[in-house]
Order: sequence, then C-alpha cells, then structure tokens
Amino acid sequence: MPLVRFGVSIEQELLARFDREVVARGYVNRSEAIRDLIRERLVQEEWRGGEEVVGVITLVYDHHVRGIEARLTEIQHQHHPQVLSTMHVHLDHDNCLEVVAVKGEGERIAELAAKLIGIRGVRHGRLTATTTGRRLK
Ligand code: NI
Repeated sequence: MPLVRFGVSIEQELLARFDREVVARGYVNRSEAIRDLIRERLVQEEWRGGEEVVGVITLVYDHHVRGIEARLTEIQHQHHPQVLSTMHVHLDHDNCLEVVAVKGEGERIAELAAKLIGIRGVRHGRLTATTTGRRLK
C-alpha cells in the first residue's frame, strides 16, 4: 500500500505533549503513533457501524457462588454463533478467570458481554473491543 504524506496544523503545546506520549509508549516515530490513533478510531466505527468485529471478554468470578458456572455456560450457548473459544484458568482456591474470544456484530457482542459481566458472583469483567483486521489494511 503506497504511503501518503500530509500536513497538519496543530498547537505547539499539544504536539509537544503528544511527542512525549509517543516516546513514553515506545513508538519508533510520531507517524506510527498517529496511524495507531486513526486505526483505533476506525475500530470504534466498526463497532458502532454494525460491522463484524472481534472482542475478548475477561471475567473473574468466585466459583463457589451457587449456579454461576451453569449460568456462564448457558449464556455462552445462547450466543454460540458469537463465541469462538473459551479459556478457563483456576486462579486460586476461590477465583476463576474466564477468557472468552468472540466475533460478530458489535451490538450483539456488547449484549453478550453485559449479560456475562452482570452475573451475580462475577467480581470483575471487561470487554476488549478489537477488529477482524480485514478493514485496517
Ligand atoms: Ni476455575
């Protein structure tokens, strides 16, 4: 893909702050940091625009809570077209970590994540929104 150069007018102080951020995050240059910002925005648009997207739902829960594992499994089966794979880690005597890789329409994924995170006994849950990568060439 050919690269294009473009000029941007920006306040000096804003650019200085951005450049400090670029260094702190370990980017090789400002251009790569700007490309990442643009891609991040495009991924957000994919999630809003009904595109097929990819996500990872992480859940930390206490497996002693009555019925929690059956409930987690039931919801994942209800959403089986979206659930790609689930990894389960026994963190300690009480706590489990479940990592659910999902793919589908953004709204459906968000709905699934909300259901799982809302289950009683889930101590922390998060949806990481990412992309199939197909539209970010
Ligand atoms: Ni476990």
